[in-house]
Amino acid sequence: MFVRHPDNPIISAEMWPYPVHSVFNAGAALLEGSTVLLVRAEDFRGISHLTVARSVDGITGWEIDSHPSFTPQPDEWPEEVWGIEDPRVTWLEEKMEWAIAYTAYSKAGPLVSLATTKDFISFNRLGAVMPPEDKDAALFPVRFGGRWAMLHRPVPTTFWKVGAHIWLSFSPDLRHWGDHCQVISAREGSWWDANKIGLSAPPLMTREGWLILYHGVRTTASGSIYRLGLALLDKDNPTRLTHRTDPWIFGPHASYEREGDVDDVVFPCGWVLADDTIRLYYGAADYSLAVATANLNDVLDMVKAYPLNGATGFMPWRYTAFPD
Ligand code: BMA
Repeated sequence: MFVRHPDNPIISAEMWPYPVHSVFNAGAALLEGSTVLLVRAEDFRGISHLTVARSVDGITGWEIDSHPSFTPQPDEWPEEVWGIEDPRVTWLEEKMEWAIAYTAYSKAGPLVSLATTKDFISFNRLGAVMPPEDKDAALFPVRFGGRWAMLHRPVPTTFWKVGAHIWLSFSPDLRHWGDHCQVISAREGSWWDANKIGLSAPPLMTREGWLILYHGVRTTASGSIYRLGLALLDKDNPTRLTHRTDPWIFGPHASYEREGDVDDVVFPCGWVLADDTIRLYYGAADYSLAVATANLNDVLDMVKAYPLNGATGFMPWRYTAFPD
């Protein structure tokens, strides 16, 4: 369904205007007709920052900022001491700005931080919004019942027993989050998405509901395999999981996905919708950046084939934010 571009990887460290080891896991946005990628770049210390790359067609002719665009500021924001990673970008129409959910790598572990921007030139930090360990976060573009909503993936200290799942939390002001609930659970046993899953690109509004792309981490004797699956959340009540594919829909296959700094990883942090075509930008083996395209209708047909018959996300406790 998702077709790799023949020129993949479309972005690599050799294209960078200053020395970096690797470029991967980029957030994506459409801005004034161009595609803007907020690319994670890892320097030769192993610490990541974000740099903006712009292209008219979203595939070729990338104009890359000559300096890092959004860098860790550990003096003022100590949670960024070991870098900032894996941004997910969401347009907030109401605020007329972009929200960026990113991983701040703190000494207590990775956590979720938020920032906003109007132009991908200057950035305004809101700070850490989820304690560690938590990552793979993205905002929804609209409020539900007056509150913002964010998907994220906490890792409990009892991970080995209970797994790591996708959660949804709500906020009146983007800073204070509550009414946490588990919406998409990792499967168990030998499934491709057993034990550990996380959000990939931000939720995409479609006629069938919120389209969710997530990754599953399969642990094997020779390391982890990162693959992708699809789900739908109810349009008005995103705590309700309505569909979820059984098979993975994309996984490491091309040589640049199978071999890199971390082998066998496809890791999207952004997608854009232009007409009916989804362009999915994904980190390949934690080393370079690739793109694959799919028709939105084909993607929706695929996920619609897996209804959950009214089942909701797993709520480990009494949950009242969206009473039926
Ligand atoms: C995840 C994140 C990603 C990375 C992936 C594979 O936990 O750290 O940034 O791409 O692992 O190494």
